[in-house]
Amino acid sequence: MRHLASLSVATLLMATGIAKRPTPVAHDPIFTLQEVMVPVRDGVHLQTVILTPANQTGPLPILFRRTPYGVPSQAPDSMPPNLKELAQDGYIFVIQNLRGRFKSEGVFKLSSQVDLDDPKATNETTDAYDSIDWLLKNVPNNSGKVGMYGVSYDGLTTGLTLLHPHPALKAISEQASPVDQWMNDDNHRWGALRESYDFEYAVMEQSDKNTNTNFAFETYDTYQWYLDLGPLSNINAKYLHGSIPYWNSTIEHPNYDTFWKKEAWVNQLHASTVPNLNVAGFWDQEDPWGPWQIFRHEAEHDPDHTDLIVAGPWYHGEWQTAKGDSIGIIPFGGHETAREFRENIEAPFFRYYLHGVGEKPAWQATTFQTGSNSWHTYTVWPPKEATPTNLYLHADGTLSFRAPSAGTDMSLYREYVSDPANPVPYRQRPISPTYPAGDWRRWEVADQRFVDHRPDVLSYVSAPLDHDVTVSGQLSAQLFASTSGTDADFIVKLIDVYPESAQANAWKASAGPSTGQFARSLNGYELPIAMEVRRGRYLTSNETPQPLVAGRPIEWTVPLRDHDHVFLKGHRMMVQVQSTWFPIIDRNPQKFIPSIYQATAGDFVKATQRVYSTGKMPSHIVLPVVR
Ligand code: PG9
Repeated sequence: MRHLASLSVATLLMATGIAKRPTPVAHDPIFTLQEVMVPVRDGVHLQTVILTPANQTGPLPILFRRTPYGVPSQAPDSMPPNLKELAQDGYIFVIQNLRGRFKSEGVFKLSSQVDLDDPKATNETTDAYDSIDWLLKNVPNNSGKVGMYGVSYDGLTTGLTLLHPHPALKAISEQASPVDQWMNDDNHRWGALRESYDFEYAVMEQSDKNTNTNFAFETYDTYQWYLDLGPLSNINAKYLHGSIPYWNSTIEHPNYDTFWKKEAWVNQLHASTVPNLNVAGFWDQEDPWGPWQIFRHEAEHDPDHTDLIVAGPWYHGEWQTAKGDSIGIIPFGGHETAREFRENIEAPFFRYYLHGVGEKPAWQATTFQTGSNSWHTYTVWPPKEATPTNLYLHADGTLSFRAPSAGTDMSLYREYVSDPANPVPYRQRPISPTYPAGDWRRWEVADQRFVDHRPDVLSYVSAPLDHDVTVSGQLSAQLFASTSGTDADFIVKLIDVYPESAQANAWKASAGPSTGQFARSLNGYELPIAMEVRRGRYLTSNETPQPLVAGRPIEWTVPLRDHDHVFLKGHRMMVQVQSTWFPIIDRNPQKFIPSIYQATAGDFVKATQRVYSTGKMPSHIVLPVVR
């Protein structure tokens, strides 16, 4: 990719209003901090912090971030690593607490609803609009241009400005924003509840206005805690007693009803209204889907080519860490992907739109392709040369591009018993609480050998590849499967299996074989590339769930999102299929009842699941293969 760092520093300093001066010594303040209460249209005041560069001499644009997590009370005494590249261009950084959080007045609803037809309504779109209006009039020496950016909730508040942007908002970078909390991202996957996430997050943000609260689990291994909890109704009965509004809404609205449709703000978006750099992580454990949806909705009308997406090998927000040179024990080929993203993509994007310096991006998508560990730019996404190619699951446990032979031999299936009393853990136990995030951040790259021996996990494996297989675009799984029950979940994982020779020396460099100590090694590593769940009751209707017919095989489409990955020569491809993924996904009783959230302990039953591999029912993964 093109490096924009070649702009002369002098040009940049002139353009940004920062005077040339010696590098500040350690005790020089780099920003001055001012806290203000910004009024919005209904008289509510929002706690807002303004960080002005200490060396500002001329007008600068404002970079604005809106968050539920708290604003700084002191100016940083050294440059935060993720601001370094932006700060070099000169911005007034403004950070605001959302209404109802910390000192901001009003009520925090944890909601993405925006009703543009109601002139009296306030929401994150109007609060951003009003705040920008106030900032332009009240922040001294601003250039009249505003940008917004942020990750996750801060990305959501950034994305929501697209629905009615202030005219001075000249560029935004939405990063890992959710867009439809029933369909995907944080709280559900196609209607299947992300139990541990939804519960722990709602507690975190709605227990106490003045802080972020971590639920006090009595046991460290939350797998055991959620299993002992039993039916979901026990969360309110035993712990929350109705005190957390978002959790109450979740369990009162199991299906895709008006409540969730109103939350799905992206459906109001049909054009690129402000230049937008969407950012997505391929291993984002929270919001991997929203940025792609925003990108696609804006692409419906994008005559000026201002709708962009960047995707990389990142956990949630990893692109804002200092380096981003690895995830877990997976290295990125010597690249510092986070720094490179900020230096070569994010900073130049804002520089162009807010300072008028540099060039408009000539691409629509940029990825840091996994497997090959290299940056790629695309004029259109998905790339036109990607051809949908089927990778078949065979009844003998193999995986290949060869379709099962024609015919209806119904004995060509594999089966397992799924037992809600012994669900498959989604990551290795003990499963620590979601927050404060530790190993939660990296679970999507965890070596799947920890479950592939289980009798309720089917593994299908290819022969070692004799050439690289590049997959760029949207993936899905088409399973032909049945259950002996009347409701079921199927989870599909596409995995890249490293060869046993992936690392020449698996011994600790400093130790060696004689000590008996192993370093964690990539030899034989089973790296998930795409994983998703589908819940049977919603296969025909999201609004009105339907029971499955026991024993009848049907086709299950399991969307596996966008990826850009190379399965390298010598690696093998693997698919795992299972029916529980606990406690990230709540347990399906496997017997149809009107609302899973009203299930009693006796409703949870074992079921036998079959995955077919016949000529007429060829279970497969659809891969967008670039030859
Ligand atoms: N994933 C979090 C979130 C975003 C938006 C709404 C609710 C939760 C976050 O990390 O901020």
